[in-house]
Amino acid sequence: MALLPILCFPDERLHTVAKPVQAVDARIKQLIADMFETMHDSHGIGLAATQVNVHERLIVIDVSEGRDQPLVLINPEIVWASPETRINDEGCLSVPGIYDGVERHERVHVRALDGEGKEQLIEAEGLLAICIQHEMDHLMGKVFVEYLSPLKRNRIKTKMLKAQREAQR
Ligand code: K1U
Ligand code: ZN
Repeated sequence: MALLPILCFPDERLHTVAKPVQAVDARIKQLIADMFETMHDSHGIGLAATQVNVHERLIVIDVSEGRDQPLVLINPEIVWASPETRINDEGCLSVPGIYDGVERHERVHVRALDGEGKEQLIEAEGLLAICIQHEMDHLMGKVFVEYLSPLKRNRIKTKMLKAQREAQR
């Protein structure tokens, strides 16, 4: 297994729209294993392939306390979303250290393939529903800071660029 580098905002590659996974083959299974290792190493609860510069519709998630309930979503589609929404604080491994409120559907039903290529229907609420919506945005090239005001987003961009410059020194 391998740790993969995570793209950081405002990297333009985070705005790439992912293409469907064509086959759940050995390459995709290796990518899933590497993404779980990368997500756990970064103490995240989710990771989209976009964030590791692979532009295919693949997400890994584990919102469990014991970090022992892995979920793989390949070619996910939201088939139902509750009319009720709620604003929750979100973070992102591609925007380290930034947390802010984003409005999301409280519950969603998602159809996707699992890590073996088998179709699954996930009925999600709470943190899982939030995480799925956040990760599916990544696959569409959207980062959560795009929900914030232009003023906040620009401040975050400046802060990230400064941190990246300092890390290179
Ligand atoms: O996509 C990512 O960058 C992963 C992201 C997922 C996420 C967290 C919180 C709300 C929505 C989506 C993270 O894992 S950020 C890590 C983090 O700060 C966190 C960890 C556990 C619970 C809540 C946040
Ligand atoms: Zn994110």
